[in-house]
Amino acid sequence: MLDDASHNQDTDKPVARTEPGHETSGAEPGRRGFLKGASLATMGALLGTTIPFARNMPPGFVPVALAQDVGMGLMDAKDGLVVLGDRPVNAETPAHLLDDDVTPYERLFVRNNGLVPQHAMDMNAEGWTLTIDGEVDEPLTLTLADLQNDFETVTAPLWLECGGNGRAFFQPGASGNQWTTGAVGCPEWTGVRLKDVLERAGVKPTAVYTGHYGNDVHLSGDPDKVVISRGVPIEKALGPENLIAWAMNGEPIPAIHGFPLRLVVPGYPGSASQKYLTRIWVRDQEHDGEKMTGYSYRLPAYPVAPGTEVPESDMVVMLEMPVKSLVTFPATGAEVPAGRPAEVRGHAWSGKGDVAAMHVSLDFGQTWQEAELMAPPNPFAWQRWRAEVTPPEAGYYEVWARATDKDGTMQPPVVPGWNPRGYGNNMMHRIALFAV
Ligand SMILES: Nc1nc2c(c(=O)[nH]1)N[C@H]1C(S)=C(S)[C@@H](COP(=O)(O)O)O[C@H]1N2
Ligand SMILES: [Mo]
Repeated sequence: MLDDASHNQDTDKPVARTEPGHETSGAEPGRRGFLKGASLATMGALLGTTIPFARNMPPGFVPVALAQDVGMGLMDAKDGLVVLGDRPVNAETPAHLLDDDVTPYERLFVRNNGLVPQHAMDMNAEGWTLTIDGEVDEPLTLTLADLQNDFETVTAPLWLECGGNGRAFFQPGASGNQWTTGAVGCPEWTGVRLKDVLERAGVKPTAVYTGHYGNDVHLSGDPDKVVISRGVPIEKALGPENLIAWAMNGEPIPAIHGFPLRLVVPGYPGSASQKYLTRIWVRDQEHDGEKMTGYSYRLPAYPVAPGTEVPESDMVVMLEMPVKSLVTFPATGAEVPAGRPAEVRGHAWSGKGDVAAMHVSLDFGQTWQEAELMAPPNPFAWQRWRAEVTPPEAGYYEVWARATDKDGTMQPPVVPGWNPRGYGNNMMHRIALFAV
């Protein structure tokens, strides 16, 4: 079941609210909002033909043939996700539905910058190849069979979190998907190590960065436009944790998550994990692909007061995701018996690797108790934590949950590090608890 709360327009290029000329159209679902501003030429391109009676169309008219959103049918099996936009398809998962150690397909958030390509909708991988080129000794073009036969296969749960998860809580806000807490998940991936493939090609000493390409379709319908092409520093790319994956939870990667091949680069913003992967270009400079430059997935190089207009030249690429956790049980608003221990649990993760400690508070942060924290089954799987809290008497309580990484960095109680596009919010997760 989809809980369609399409209250927010996903813009192709999110612009900070503080920037002049910016506006959000609050009540418009993404697709309609997009189409209302679309030119006849764009609508024609999407329909694949001209509109002879176009002159009779009222302003803002949405052709019925376009009202069925590309990719939305793929959302049918999703369970309880909140849809933030339908063109492109974006949806997040309520915290209490993320309780599984390994996130099932039905509960994995969806973040598309473009349209799901047709081959993926058809689950057709015929003729698929991946090219590795640029600063390598020997460029490679590999089929899926080459990947599956010529390299060691690895299966591991690895978390994926959108760089903009938590954006909804920034003040002043930023446009783009208003993710609250649910643009994160930890499915089990199967593939080969990115490192092994790069090393097979032979990484030249001149290599500095990767540049990732996929073949999803730009919202404009223009086949020459790249939807998104991000990359990571070569040191990160050569880490053992990153996979070129063809399976998720033991099945071919679902259409909406990048069929037939995607990168999984845990620890970095989800945007590094290119879906529909066709090419990895090894660069001799920081990659400057679509959504790598300007304000996209970039943070001010220094702390700024909320609302500051930061010059583009002072924005730097966002690297590791901050330490973070979720309370996945019970659901916020749950009733528990007063005076008795109640179980609370969730997951914790950090872009730096293992989380070192987990604490919970039941008294608005006055006192903290240490939660039990499991080691991850492998690096960059999220870690289960569990605690028992005892509300002393009937009434309203909040569980606050705080992870601490191995360097001693903790999640803050308030939204940290305001930035123009609303990235990297790792504020503590809080749930309401009613003791009765
Ligand atoms: N080709 C392609 N890859 C992509 C994207 C995209 O729009 N196109 N979105 C990125 C972003 S911003 C995120 S957060 C993750 C989301 O992965 P998911 O939809 O499988 O959860 O995919 C990344 N890979
Ligand atoms: Mo993202």
